[in-house]
Amino acid sequence: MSNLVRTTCPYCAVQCNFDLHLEGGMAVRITPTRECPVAGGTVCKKGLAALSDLRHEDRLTTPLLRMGGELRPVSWEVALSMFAARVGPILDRDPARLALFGSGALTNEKTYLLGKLARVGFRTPSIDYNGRFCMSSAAAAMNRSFGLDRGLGFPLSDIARSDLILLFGANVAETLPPVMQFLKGAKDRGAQIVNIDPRVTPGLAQTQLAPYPGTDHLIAGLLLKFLNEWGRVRPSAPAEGMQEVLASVAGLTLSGVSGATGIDEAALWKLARQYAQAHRPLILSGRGPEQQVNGTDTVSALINLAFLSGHFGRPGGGYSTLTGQGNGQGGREHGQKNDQLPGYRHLANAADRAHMADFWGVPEASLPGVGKSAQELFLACGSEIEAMIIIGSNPAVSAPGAALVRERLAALDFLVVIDFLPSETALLADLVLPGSMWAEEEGTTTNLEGRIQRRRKAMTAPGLAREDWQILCDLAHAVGRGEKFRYADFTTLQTEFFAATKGGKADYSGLSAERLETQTFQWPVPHAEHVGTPQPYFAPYQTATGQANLIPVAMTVPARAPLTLTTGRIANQYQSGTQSRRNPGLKGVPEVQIHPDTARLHGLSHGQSVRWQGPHGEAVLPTCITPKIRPGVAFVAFHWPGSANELTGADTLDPHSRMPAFKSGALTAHPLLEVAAAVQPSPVFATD
Ligand SMILES: Nc1nc2c(c(=O)[nH]1)N[C@H]1C(S)=C(S)[C@@H](COP(=O)(O)OP(=O)(O)OC[C@H]3O[C@@H](n4cnc5c(=O)[nH]c(N)nc54)[C@H](O)[C@@H]3O)O[C@H]1N2
Ligand SMILES: Nc1nc2c(c(=O)[nH]1)N[C@H]1C(S)=C(S)[C@@H](COP(=O)(O)OP(=O)(O)OC[C@H]3O[C@@H](n4cnc5c(=O)[nH]c(N)nc54)[C@H](O)[C@@H]3O)O[C@H]1N2
Ligand code: SF4
Ligand SMILES: [Mo]
Repeated sequence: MSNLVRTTCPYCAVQCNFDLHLEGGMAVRITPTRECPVAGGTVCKKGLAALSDLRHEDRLTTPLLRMGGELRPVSWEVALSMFAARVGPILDRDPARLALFGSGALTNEKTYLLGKLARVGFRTPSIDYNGRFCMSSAAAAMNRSFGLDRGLGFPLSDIARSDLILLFGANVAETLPPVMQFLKGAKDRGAQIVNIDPRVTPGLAQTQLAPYPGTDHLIAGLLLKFLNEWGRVRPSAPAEGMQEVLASVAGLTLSGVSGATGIDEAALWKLARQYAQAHRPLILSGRGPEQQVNGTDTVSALINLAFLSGHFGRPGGGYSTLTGQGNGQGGREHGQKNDQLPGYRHLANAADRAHMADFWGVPEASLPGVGKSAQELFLACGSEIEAMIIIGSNPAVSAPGAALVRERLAALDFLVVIDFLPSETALLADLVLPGSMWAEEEGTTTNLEGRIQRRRKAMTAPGLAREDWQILCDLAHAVGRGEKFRYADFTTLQTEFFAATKGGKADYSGLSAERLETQTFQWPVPHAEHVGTPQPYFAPYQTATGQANLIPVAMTVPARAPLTLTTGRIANQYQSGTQSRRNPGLKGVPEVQIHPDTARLHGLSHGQSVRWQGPHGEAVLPTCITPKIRPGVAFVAFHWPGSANELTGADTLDPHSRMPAFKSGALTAHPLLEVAAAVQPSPVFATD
């Protein structure tokens, strides 16, 4: 291996490139590179600090088996024979009772292998992944209107062409920092930026609008109603459902939407005028409007607005979601989702099933059907689900109603976690298998623009840790189902993966490690001379009729709790925090942000320790009083055990996407007197 290895960041969906400097086989320094095709050398502090967890003292370097109530180091031989002893009989009896749970943090190749392991190896329908908690609402809405779900429909650099950018619940400065340069590029050319978020988040916006959580569909609906009244509806292409959509917003009024959103009428009116007059407006959504019980419908309302104003499909205009995890895009394309086969094929589609069965050389009838979604799998643990394998996710912290989810995970007969650090979920497991970190493996990831890039191996996993792809194959062999999991090396797996996508919507079959050595490609890339597809959204769309299907959505006003909880992220922490909480370069503490008016109403003071009550549990957290949040709303980040997900609801799911309503809940505050005692972390998580 050379002393300089260029690879991609392990964290978010921007997928910045940087160089790893090696000394004695160890990465000792990270330097950004101007040659990065995504962000041109801009990285954020999480990326720069990413080295620290590679050889963290908590790094898992041996399999761990629960014996006498404690996790103890064992050999791979013991670990795998225990897996066979506990999981083999379940597979013989009823494979559906074994569940697999994957992640948008996994490379495309691992995603593909996990899906194949479930369908071909174990023959279980029970597989889903954490993208259900992330991208599922946006994906469902794009699929039902266009038959295609590729995050950004153009390269990031096209954002500069927009003259009006509406950010709906996307805290770009903190969650996708290098994207700011593209917003700045547009602003420097005269664009207006409007930030629509119950909190004032950092950024470049000239206008801040703070809606009550869960009311974004009403804003989009009102803007469309005005466009219609002003004679400015111009469909971007032939579409079905246009009249129904226009009828669905006709009853909205300025005063009604103002009352429901809490945004004053003049500001809503101004926004409608700005949108109507813009030449190339761009609507970008983050998790704010998407992680709602009506998240799919809300995204449809944003799509309808972008489409009927004539801007959908234009570079730098229209609508797009901003993908979150490092491989959040590729992670939703290749088969770890409950209803999916590689290449964005569908498990319930007869032709897709036949194609993949033929590719894998198995009878079509042996492929299982569509299984439960993520949260439904967790809630079925201990009843319909007896054993589970989790890779790349930490639901003990990140799942909604986490206390209930931990209870369900503990009720499993056998929980296997593949991780490289002892996450809170790993600490609940019966068997922990030490996997590979980003710098220790080859693979590809697909970023928020649908751009496929190489992750390169720079060093070898420590101790007995193995590369994740090998572990997945080991599990198949352990239960005597390894026939289709014999790969001579990683390249053999990667080549099979690229070929498996051929003919699918997300077609990567024109790729090879050699092509990716020097170039990146936006999918589809259907053959070896193909240069990729920067703009995939054009008519005829990939729907049954070729027309866009515009979906009218209910313009209902959500019930408002006295104190509404919303949740999300901070710049200095990443996800469930397994990595970032251990990183001395990344600071941050859990707290509940509320407005001074809310504090007065509930008799709370700054820094005061409070017991906050959610539907299934409670959390003791300090109060942070800030004017940068709308009154009546509380914000809690979810990066710590004992934080946001102790307070979110476990069973409020969007009916279309099965996305949990992470961003709207009810909270009750109980001020505590014994502050010092109350802020002690819960003993369950004493390792952190
Ligand atoms: N630093 C950091 N960066 C990350 C991550 C991380 O954990 N840390 N995670 C990555 C991942 S997986 C993802 S998915 C992305 C997420 O990136 P974002 O979507 O930007 O992140 P969130 O903080 O979840 O939510 C964005 C905003 O939505 C607002 N919001 C809450 N409710 C509503 C609502 O009802 N309407 C509107 N309009 N806004 C609302 C919140 O106040 C918040 O500021 O970030 C990625 N990047
Ligand atoms: N309240 C609230 N909850 C939320 C959200 C919210 O906004 N509010 N956002 C949701 C969203 S958008 C997301 S994406 C989820 C994320 O939450 P999780 O699904 O828990 O994802 P991570 O925290 O990234 O967990 C990754 C785990 O896998 C490990 N890991 C990372 N990469 C790899 C790998 O390549 N191989 C292996 N073997 N292990 C790996 C890490 O060490 C860590 O323990 O949280 C969701 N939960
Ligand atoms: S923006 Fe995302 S990909 Fe880039 S360095 Fe930061 S975390 Fe990594
Ligand atoms: Mo996410």
